[in-house]
Amino acid sequence: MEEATGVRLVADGEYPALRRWANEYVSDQAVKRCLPDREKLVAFYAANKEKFRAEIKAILQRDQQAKMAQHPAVKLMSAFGSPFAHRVEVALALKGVPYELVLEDLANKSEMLLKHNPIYKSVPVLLHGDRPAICESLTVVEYVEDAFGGDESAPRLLPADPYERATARFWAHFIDTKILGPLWMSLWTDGEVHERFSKETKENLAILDAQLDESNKRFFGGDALGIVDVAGCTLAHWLDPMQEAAGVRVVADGEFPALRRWAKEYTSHEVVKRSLPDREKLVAFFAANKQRFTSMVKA
Ligand SMILES: N[C@@H](CCC(=O)N[C@@H](CS)C(=O)NCC(=O)O)C(=O)O
Repeated sequence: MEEATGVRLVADGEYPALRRWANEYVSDQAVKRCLPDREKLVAFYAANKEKFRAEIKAILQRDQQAKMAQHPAVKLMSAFGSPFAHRVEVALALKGVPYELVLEDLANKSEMLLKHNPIYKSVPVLLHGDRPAICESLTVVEYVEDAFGGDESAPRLLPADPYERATARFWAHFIDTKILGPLWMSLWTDGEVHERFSKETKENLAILDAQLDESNKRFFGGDALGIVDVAGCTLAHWLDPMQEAAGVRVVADGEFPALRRWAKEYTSHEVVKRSLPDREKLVAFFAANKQRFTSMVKA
């Protein structure tokens, strides 16, 4: 089994009494006649490796879901096409947290949204049990990590190491303030204002691109998806449809190659894929709301 899986659980020389007994056992005449051939066993386990892995994964997921079912109910207030709400959807899905999705119409905000997020009046908003709402996507992602992160088998969204954790928070905040803010302004403005915000967006995209390029990793934090990746989701999936709907080109094809490579990884991640809105529907949504967004940025 160890040979087929490539996992070394027991090293040679460990547990000498058990080894001695194993030798006795397998050399017993009656036992010997009933033992399957070693090489056939290796071939059998090697051939069924993926099947066994999938079975174990399903068992672990079921355990996780059973544990989650004991938690108070989780509700996520979202809106179609919101990359900020997508961050939270991915975090909840990664942790295997079942939740109810409540979709808002942001052009006509519900009493429920205004009650739970009276300060920003935006989505996402997370409700967990009877406690007051948690607002602001990155704060919510961190809450999901803390509240549902107890199980070691659940993937981490933030690194365990305090330095790495602080660094991840820095880059997530950088994306929000230095890229997404100016990008949004550049999409819905024109003339000199548009030029100024485009320039600022691109300068900061270049910094992020260099950051990814230097590390040469699949995701911002390494091989696994983390908070910086979900923070950057707009750049991976929303940017092109937003530009198409706005009729502006802030980022040209071929620019920022490390970010393009990362975007492909991000959008093809199994968990992420399930919560990405359809590209054409996004174009239609942003085109239909162009007037609203243009007035919002002028206000
Ligand atoms: N900083 C906020 C931004 C959230 C945000 O802007 N959400 C948008 C939807 S994508 C929203 O609800 N906007 C309110 C509106 O359109 O009036 C966060 O990270 O949660």
